[in-house]
Amino acid sequence: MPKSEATTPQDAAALSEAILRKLTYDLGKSRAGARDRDWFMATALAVRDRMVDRWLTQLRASYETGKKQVYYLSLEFLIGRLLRDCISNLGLNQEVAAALASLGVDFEQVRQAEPDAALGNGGLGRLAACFMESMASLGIPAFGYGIRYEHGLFRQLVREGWQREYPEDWLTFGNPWEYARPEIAHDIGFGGSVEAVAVSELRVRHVWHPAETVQAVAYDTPVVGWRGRHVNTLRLWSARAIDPLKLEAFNFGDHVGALADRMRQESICKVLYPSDETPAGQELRLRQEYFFASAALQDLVRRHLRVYGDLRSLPEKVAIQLNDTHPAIAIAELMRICVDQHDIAWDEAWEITRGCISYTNHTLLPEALESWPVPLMERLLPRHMQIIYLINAHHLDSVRHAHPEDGRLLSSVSLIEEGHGRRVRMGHLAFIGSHKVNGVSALHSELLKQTVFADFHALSPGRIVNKTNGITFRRWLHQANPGLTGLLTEALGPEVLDRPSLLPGLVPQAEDAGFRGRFAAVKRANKEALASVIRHQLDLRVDPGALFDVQIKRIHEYKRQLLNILETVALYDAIRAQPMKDWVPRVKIFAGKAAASYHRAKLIIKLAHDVARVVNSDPTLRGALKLAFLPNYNVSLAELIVPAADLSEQISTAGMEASGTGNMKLALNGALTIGTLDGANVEILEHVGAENIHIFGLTTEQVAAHRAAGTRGEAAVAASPRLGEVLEALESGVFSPDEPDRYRGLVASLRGDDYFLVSADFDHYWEAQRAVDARWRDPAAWQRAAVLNTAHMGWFSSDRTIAEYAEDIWRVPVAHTA
Ligand code: 26V
Repeated sequence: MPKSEATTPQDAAALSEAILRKLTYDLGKSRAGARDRDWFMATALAVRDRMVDRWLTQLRASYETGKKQVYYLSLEFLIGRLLRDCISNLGLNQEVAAALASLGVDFEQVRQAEPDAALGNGGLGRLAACFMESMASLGIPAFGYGIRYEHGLFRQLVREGWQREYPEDWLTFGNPWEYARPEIAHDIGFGGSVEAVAVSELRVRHVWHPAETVQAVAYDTPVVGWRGRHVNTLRLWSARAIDPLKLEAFNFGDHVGALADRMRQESICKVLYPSDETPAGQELRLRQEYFFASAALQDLVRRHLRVYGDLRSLPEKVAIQLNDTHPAIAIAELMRICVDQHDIAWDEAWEITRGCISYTNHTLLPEALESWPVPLMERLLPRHMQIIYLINAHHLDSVRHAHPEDGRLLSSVSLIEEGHGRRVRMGHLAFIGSHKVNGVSALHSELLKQTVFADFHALSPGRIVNKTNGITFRRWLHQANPGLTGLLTEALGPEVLDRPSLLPGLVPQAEDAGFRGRFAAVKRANKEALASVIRHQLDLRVDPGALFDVQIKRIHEYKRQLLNILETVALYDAIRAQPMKDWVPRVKIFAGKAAASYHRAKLIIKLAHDVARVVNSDPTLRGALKLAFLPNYNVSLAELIVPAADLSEQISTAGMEASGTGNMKLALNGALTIGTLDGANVEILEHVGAENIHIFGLTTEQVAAHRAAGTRGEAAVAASPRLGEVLEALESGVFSPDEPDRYRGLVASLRGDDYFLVSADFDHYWEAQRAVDARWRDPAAWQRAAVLNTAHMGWFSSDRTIAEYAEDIWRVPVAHTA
C-alpha cells in the first residue's frame, strides 16, 4: 500500500512543525511575512531532510558491498520542478497537503512557486532526467554528472507573433534541493604544452603543463526513486577560478584584469548552449564539454581508487554512459589518466576504457553530428589531441589489416575528417571508444547501421544495439494526471502504480460504457484546466468540448509544425466555404521554442500567430476552429497540456526524428496519435494496434527515393488544389497584410526542393485528419481507442528502458523490478 494512504495526523503535525522551523531558522522569515516562494523553500527543505539518511546510508553501502556504479554523463538534465516528484516518491502527498493546510497555505500555489530547472534543450535532456528517476526507482547505484548552468534554456516571450529570448534565472532565489560541496573540487586544465620525459631507454612519459586551470566544484542533488526505496546523486559541476589571490598577484597591479580573467574562467558554467545552434567553432562549448567530462572522470576514478586501489578493476565496477557525443572527450581523458597518470600500458588502458564506456546516439541529422577543428583541439587540449591521433593510428592499423588497400573505408572511418580544414569526428571517437553503441528507437538504431555508422557496423557487427526510449510514469502519469491515475488504481488496483505491465487489464474496460464515461470525464476536467490557462494567458476562449489537437516540442523544420499550420489554413478555408456543415470543433494547440538563430523556425512561430489572429477572430467559423500558441514551453507546461490532449501530432519527416518521447507521454495519457512512421511512432503503432492510431505519409524509404529523384514540391502542389490555395493565400499576404511578402520564401521552398516533404505529405495528412474527425463523431469509438492507448503504453516506461541498459550494456543488477 502506498505510504501516503497510512498518513496519521502526527505525521502531518511533525511535518508542519518542520516546515515552520525551516521558514524561521533557515530562511529567517515570519509566518506573516512569508510569500509562496518562502513556503516553497521551507517545504522543499523539510522534504529534503526526509531523503538524507537513506541517501547517505545507501551511498556508503554501495561501496562497502562492492556494487558496480553507473555514471550517466550528460551535458543536459531537463528536470523541471522537483517538489511534487519528491513528495510523491516519498509517499508524502497527504502529509504535505495536510501540513500546509494546517498552516493556512495553499499547496498548489506553493508548488507553482518553484522555478523549472531547465538545464536542457529538449528530448535529450528530458530523457536524462527520466533516466535518473528510473535508475533510482530500480535501485541501480548511479551518479548523473553534468553542469550546473546558472542560466538554463532561455525564457520565450512572444511579441506581435515573434519569439524573443530572455535570460532564465532559476537560481535567483536559491535552490533548496542542492548541497554545495566546496571541498569536492577537481582541477581542469586548458591549453599549454606537453613535455615528453624519458623514464627509461624504452619509455617516455608525457606530462601536460596546462596554461590555465579552472576548478570544477560539486553540487549534489539527491534523486529519490519511487516509494523512496533508493536515492542516487545528480552531481553538477560549477566552475571556480583557482585561488583568486594568486591570480591577482600574477596580474600585479592589474586588479581589473585579474577579475576579468576570473570572470572568463567562471563563464564556463554560465549558460546552457542551445543544441540547435551549430556547435562547431564554439570554443566555449568545447570547454564546457571537457570541463564536465574531466571532472566526472577524476571524480569517479578517485572514488574507485579509494575503494579498490587499482584502475584495472574499473570495467568490473564502473559503467559510464555517454549521452550523445557531448562527453565523448571522456574517452581521451580516461586514456590520459590511465597512461600518463597511472603508468598503465596503452593496450591495457584501451581495454579499460572500452570496457567502461558506452555511447547513445540521439540524432542522424548530419548538421547535428559534432566535430571539432584540429587546430582548436590542439590549442585547448594538446595532450588529448595527441592521444586521439594515437587512438586513430591503432584503429586505422587494424582496419588496414582486415581490409588492405581500401582507401575509401579508411577515410570513412578515420577519426580525422580531411577536407575543408581537418576536424575531429566525435561520433567516430565515441563509437570506437565504446563497447556498446545504442540508438533510441528500433527504426533509428537500424538507420544508424545503414547510414552514419554503416562502415563501423560492418567492422564491428553487434556493437550497435537498440534501446527504445521511455518516460517515467511517476512524473508523466501519476503526478501530471492524478485523475487518470485514480481511475487506473480503482480499475486495476494500486499495484498498477508499481507495475505498468498491469495496464492491459484495461482492455476489457474499454468495452464498458461506464468506464469510458469516467475516462472521458477525467479528460474533460484536464481540458477545462488547460482551457482556463489558455484564457488567462492568451485572452482566448476555447471550448473544452472541442477536440484538443496538440503539437508540443521544439520548433524545427523536420518536426513539420508547418504541415500542421498549412492544414489549419486548409481547414479554415473549407469551413468558410461551408460554414453550416457539421464540422468537428477543434482547438489546435502549439507550444515550443525555436533556437535563437534559427530564422525559419522563428518565422513558423510568427506564421502560427498570424493564422491564429485571422482564424480566432472570424465569426463565420462559429467556434469550429481555434489556434492557441502557448508561450515558453517547458516541463511544467507539458505537465499541464499532456493530460488534456485528445490528439497527439507526431508528424516529422520519416527517418528524421530519432525517437520522440512526447509521443509516449501523450499516448499514455489517452491521446490518439496522428503520425508518420518515424522514430518510436513505429513501436507505438505496434503496441496500440493499427486501429487505434492514425498513421500517414511517406515512409523512410520513400522519403529517400523522393529526395534521390529530386522530386520538387511543385508536383505535389499541382496535384493538390487544396494545398495550392493555401500556398497562394500565404504568398498573397492574406495572413500578413502588414508585410505581404513575409511568407514568400517559405512557400518558395515548399514549391521548390521541399526538403522536409511538407508538400509531398500534405494530402495524405489532410485525409488522415478527416479520418480523425470521423472517429471523433463517434464518441464511443473515440473513447474506446483512447482507453486502449493508455492500456497498451506500459512498455514505454523508462523503467523498462533502464532495465535493458542495465542488462545489455552496463551489466548491473536491478534491485527493484518494474
Ligand atoms: C541538434 C541539432 C544541432 C544542429 C541543428 C539541427 C539540430 C537538430 C536537433 C538536434 C538535437 C540532437 C540531439 C537530440 O536532442 N535528440 C533527440 O533525442 C531525444 C531523446 O533520445 C529523441 O527522442 C529525439 O527524437 C531526438 O531528436
